[in-house]
Amino acid sequence: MWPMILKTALSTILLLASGVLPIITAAAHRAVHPPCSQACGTGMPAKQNLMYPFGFSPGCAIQLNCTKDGDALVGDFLVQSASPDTVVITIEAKCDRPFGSIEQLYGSNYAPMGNNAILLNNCTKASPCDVATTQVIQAQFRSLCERSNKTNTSMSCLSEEANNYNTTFLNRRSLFALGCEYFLSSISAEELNNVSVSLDFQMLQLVWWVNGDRCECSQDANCVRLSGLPNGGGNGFRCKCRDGFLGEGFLAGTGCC
Ligand SMILES: *[C@@H]1O[C@H](CO)[C@@H](O)[C@H](O)[C@H]1NC(C)=O
Ligand SMILES: *[C@@H]1O[C@H](CO)[C@@H](O)[C@H](O)[C@H]1NC(C)=O
Ligand SMILES: *[C@@H]1O[C@H](CO)[C@@H](O)[C@H](O)[C@H]1NC(C)=O
Ligand SMILES: *[C@@H]1O[C@H](CO)[C@@H](O)[C@H](O)[C@H]1NC(C)=O
Ligand SMILES: *[C@@H]1O[C@H](CO)[C@@H](O)[C@H](O)[C@H]1NC(C)=O
Ligand SMILES: CC(=O)N[C@H]1CO[C@H](CO)[C@@H](O)[C@@H]1O
Repeated sequence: MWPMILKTALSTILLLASGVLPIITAAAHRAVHPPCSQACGTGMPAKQNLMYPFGFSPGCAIQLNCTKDGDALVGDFLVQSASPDTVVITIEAKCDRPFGSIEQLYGSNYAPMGNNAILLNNCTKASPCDVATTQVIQAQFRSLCERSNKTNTSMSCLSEEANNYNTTFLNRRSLFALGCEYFLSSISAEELNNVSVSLDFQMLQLVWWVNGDRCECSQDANCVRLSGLPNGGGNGFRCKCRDGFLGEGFLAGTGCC
């Protein structure tokens, strides 16, 4: 009888310890992290009012830069807004923007969403955009580049949605395989193929995530897990407070309230 009770007691202690210890270590682990600051430049928050995991100090899971005027930046591109799953940035139409600058859109915590149409110039491989809704806009861009810079290069366009409605991310390999010289601009839409949906001209949507295998979300938040991410195939997650709660939902942030 005794050894049995002892064994049960022991396993209870072990169970407790194994349950408690990770919490203690997790708390200690978190405490080592410097805090994530949303203050940008002059000490004021960025105009875009970003929340954790976004911020401007090394303690932020997604660290961005900001301009002297207090605007958040992804690479050289101005942030328009952030939502619980995307960041919208502005890609001002520019006929001579080097193609390589598109590299700035594939970060360790974000990548272009599949529903963007990327407009490119002077590509070695033809890739006409067969997305009906973008054709008028493409014609405008083409005349802009011809007029201002006397270049008559064929415009190319890449979008996952033209071929596959399902793709979350814009494939980096297909983008680079076009051998383009210029990254002109981008068009973003809920559904590129649907003429009754409005297009966001000179905008691009990035999908964002926090890297890691485990959901570190508040108990009042839902967790969205992502895998096979464009940053090398890793796993990530996002938190989103449930209906009735406010906040960004991350344990390392302020959670939900
Ligand atoms: C912020 O600026 C640094 C230095 O120019 C650069 O290395 C880094 O990639 C930038 N980060 C973002 C998110 O644009
Ligand atoms: C377009 O690409 C071709 C071949 O790479 C090059 O000769 C030409 O100068 C480029 N045009 C412009 C406007 O850069
Ligand atoms: C530019 O190319 C288009 C066809 O690709 C042609 O119709 C047009 O005349 C060209 N414009 C100039 C200024 O060369
Ligand atoms: C989306 O992808 C899933 C799994 O890859 C597939 O079962 C589904 O049919 C796809 N839907 C569309 C609209 O292509
Ligand atoms: C196009 O968008 C409208 C409005 O969002 C929607 O009602 C309609 O079903 C969509 N059509 C297609 C073919 O997806
Ligand atoms: C509209 C546009 O992209 N114009 C560019 C033409 O080329 C000059 C110099 O290369 C750029 O400064 C313009 O922005």
